[in-house]
Amino acid sequence: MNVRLIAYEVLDSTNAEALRLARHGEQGPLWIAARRQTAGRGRRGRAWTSEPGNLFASLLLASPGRAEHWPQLSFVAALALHDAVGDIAGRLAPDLRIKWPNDLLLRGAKFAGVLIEADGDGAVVIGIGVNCASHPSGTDYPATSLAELAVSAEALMSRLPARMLERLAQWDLGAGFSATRAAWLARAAGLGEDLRVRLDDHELFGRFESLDAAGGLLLRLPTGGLTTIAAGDVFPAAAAARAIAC
Ligand code: BT5
Repeated sequence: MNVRLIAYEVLDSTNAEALRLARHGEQGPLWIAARRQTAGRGRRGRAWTSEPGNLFASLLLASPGRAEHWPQLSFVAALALHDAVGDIAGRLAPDLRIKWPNDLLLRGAKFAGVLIEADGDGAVVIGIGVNCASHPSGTDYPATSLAELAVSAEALMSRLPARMLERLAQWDLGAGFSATRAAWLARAAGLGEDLRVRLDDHELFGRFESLDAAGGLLLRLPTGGLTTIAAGDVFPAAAAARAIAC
């Protein structure tokens, strides 16, 4: 199956455009891509630095299964992107990891992020940003790009739609999440390691044990208890220790 794609020179945000089109009756599936964004966004109202040469794309889907499963699309998208980068730069595969819940890392630094958004009428948008050519400095989590490997946005977009369809089929509207989860865990960053988890108003430390059946992060606390994190930002605990020492 071929999914339509509309490519723009510049947009405020490919996610915002996909949601606008959905409001005007677009049913999808449809990819929206732009060479540049003026208001690229991350989770929780954060900004996504969007320089030309990088990849900005969003896939609009209409009512893909039940709403409680939609956050799992972060895992689906991260896997599809991992597959697509591996198709183009296979020798990189051992250095590529997926960080919970929505980032891709190259040698421990973030080069891509995923943003899932939905409107109230059942439209769901899977937004993907990849630093192909450049990356910002001074980010909370160290950033990098694929520049040294010459992985262009165009080359990546030639693989990503097909890889996304495969991972969506595996997910099967949530019925196949156990297969998605297993594939994700096989590529996960920090599994079995000590993490710092930043939540809205506090932080937790613990060992990243696994994902629960819905995709929550299972954290073994120093007290021995196990807690599930539904949303947050994770960092290696060692980085926290370094930051405190500085
Ligand atoms: C994300 O959010 O990682 C999701 C990013 C999704 C961007 C795509 S681009 C296409 C589509 N259209 C959009 O408008 N958005 C999507 P989050 O985990 O909240 O990470 C955001 C944080 O990462 C920021 O607060 C910065 O610290 C950092 N950051 C910003 N730009 C970055 C970049 N280009 N590379 C690496 N880190 C970045």
